Amino acid sequence: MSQLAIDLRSDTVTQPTPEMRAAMAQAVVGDDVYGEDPTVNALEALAAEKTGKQAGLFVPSGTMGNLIAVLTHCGRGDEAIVGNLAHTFLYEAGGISALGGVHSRQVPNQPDGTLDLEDIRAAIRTDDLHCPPSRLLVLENTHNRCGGAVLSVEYTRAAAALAHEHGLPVHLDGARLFNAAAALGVSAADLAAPVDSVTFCLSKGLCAPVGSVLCGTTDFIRQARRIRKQLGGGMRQAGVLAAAGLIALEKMSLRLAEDHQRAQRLAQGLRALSGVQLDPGTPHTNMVYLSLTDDVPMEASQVAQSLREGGVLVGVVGQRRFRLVTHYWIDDQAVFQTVTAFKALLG
Ligand code: TLP
Repeated sequence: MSQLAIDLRSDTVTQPTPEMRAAMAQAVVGDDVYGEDPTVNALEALAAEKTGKQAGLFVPSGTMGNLIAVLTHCGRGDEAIVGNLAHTFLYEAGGISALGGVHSRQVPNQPDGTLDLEDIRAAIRTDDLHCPPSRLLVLENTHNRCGGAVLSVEYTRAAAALAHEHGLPVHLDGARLFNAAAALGVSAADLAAPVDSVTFCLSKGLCAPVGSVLCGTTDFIRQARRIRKQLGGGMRQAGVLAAAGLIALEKMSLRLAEDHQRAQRLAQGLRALSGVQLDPGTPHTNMVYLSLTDDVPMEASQVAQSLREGGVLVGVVGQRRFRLVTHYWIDDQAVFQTVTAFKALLG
């Protein structure tokens, strides 16, 4: 049941653990659109408890969780303030505008994943009929394209206070919220306390095969449930998936520091090689971002292809740039083999 290759392309590639597969086989299920799946209900309650919110909604993906959140907070023609490197802006197929008619206002992400408070302030519209009304602020923690950087509780509080001062709720794309919590030594609830809604993923570092949970107030989740149905995300005997999600939340959320330590070791090994240059500060959590140095006569895709032939899969995120993500199925040996494979290729 372990993975065949050393797959560092993402933590989305994680396969369910044997314990998850057993729990899935034995899950008690019901029709969740009727609210009658006890395993889904247990997962939603646990997710709400862990994030310190009143209620949770099990959704098929992080993308759908974020989309539902934005569509619940905003109407057509409203504007959501997002980072220019936010997953919601870059990698969710433009769903908020295509499906919700929500206009995005992009504010530059700082290298640490934050949005400068003055940039947020400047992006909030005044009441002017020429402009779409500002309706929402979206943050991301950990921040994927900013190297897996972590937003602190203090920053999240300050950004949310500013948004709230102007009447805007805040949604947190916390796809890897538990990685952020592990890195900071705080709880997911501490990180989510300042925001109005939060999505986190069960299917990344937490190893479940499918699913994310959107959490917020009871009233917000009641509205979000209708939008999930509208988008075709109402699932029936979804308890088979939620059973894995429960293990993800209860157990796998407690071991993420291990992945962060392996990312550190991987970075240490790669830093010693010629031919690659690591991003300053990488890794913040479970992602190592690096680039080929100018003297390497290959592009990232060629290097990735050669590594693949040796059984090591890495993410190509630019012409000369890679992302390597550690997760449950990457052990010390895999880290060693990866460094060895890069060394054999680049010297
Ligand atoms: N990210 C994926 C790719 O889409 C880039 C990855 O491999 O990292 N928010 C954040 C911050 C994410 O990184 C992702 C997935 C999502 C949302 C979407 O989650 P899914 O894939 O479940 O829709």
